[in-house]
Amino acid sequence: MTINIGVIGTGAIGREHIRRCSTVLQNARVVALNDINRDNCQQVVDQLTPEARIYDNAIELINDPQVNAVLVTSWGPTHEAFVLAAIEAGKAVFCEKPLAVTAEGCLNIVEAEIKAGRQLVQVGFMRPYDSGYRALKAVIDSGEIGEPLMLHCAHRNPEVGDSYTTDMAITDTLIHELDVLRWLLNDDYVSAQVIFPRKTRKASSHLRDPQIVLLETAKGARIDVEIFVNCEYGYDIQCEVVGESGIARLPEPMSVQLRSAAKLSTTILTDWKKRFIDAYDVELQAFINNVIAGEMTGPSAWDGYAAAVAADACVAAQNSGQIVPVTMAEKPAFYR
Ligand code: NAI
Ligand code: ISE
Repeated sequence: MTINIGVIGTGAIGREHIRRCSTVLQNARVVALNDINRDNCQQVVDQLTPEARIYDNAIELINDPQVNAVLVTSWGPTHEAFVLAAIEAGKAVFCEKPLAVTAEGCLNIVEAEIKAGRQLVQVGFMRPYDSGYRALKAVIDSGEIGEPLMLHCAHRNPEVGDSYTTDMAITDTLIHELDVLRWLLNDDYVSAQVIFPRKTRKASSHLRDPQIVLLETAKGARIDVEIFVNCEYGYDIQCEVVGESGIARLPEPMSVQLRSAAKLSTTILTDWKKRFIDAYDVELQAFINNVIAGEMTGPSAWDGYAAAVAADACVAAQNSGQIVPVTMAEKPAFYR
């Protein structure tokens, strides 16, 4: 069986996902495209999907009976409306992070899904599909390092553009840690605090960079995440879990060890697309398989909500300098 996919938003990640649907993944083809910038769709048709039809209206694309499932890869503030429309149409929808830009928006999606009576949403949190994070989780779950007590993490980008703002360090960047660490520990956050070290001269005048986010979980683990989005040297994701009887680290991406010019070295990646390329493939194939099987298994609307609640608390903590509680609604039985 091959499912017909409609894509809303044909920018950077939209094109990446269209490429993988067209050339890497099984049992799916992209048949419909929409973007507020029609030229973006036309470029995709010319370069990747000659048979896809361009729609001027995203809702028309969602409601077209030819489209079996929807990928939402437009800008964050547009996600909620498109996901709600897909649920209303009874169609499975893969939505890039964030599910919605507010926790309230995520709850609207949760409620719509519960009303529909079945899970239709997968959020584009790809790290739980990364082989390194999966191996790390297997070690934690095996009990080999005892109960996790502390996590030391880092999310570093070489540089960001001028439009990147201080709160985006949370809503655009840290949001991946907020999802994956909750999944890794099988735990929820209870408080957040943000500390601003000395600012790098490489950041734009309006951006506070780097930042350190301190999180506390319900089981009492303490997490520090360094977010440094103008670190210059590479795209570098680190995660070290300190347990009662040992320490487990996220493996580095595979890289040849080089002895040359009196140096021992390995390459550090610079592009997020390459760092998680396999994880993106696996998450999207899982979505396609789930659509065919009629059952969603990936990061759910509830996970999107949980990350959004924690992100809201982190942004409040950025502004207040205080420790801010993370208060979630009770998890509906529907998601257990
Ligand atoms: P982008 O700016 O390259 O592409 C977004 C596209 O959406 C643009 O072509 C824009 O014209 C289109 N668009 C905006 N509003 C629209 C609307 N109302 N209707 C139809 N099209 C609309 O942005 P990028 O980097 O591709 O990011 C898109 C989303 O994917 C964001 O939410 C971002 O956070 C997420 N993302 C996720 C990543 C991940 O690692 N999971 C990586 C990069 C982005
Ligand atoms: C980008 O939006 C992403 O989602 C990438 O996965 C992330 O690592 C990067 O820092 C963000 O800017």
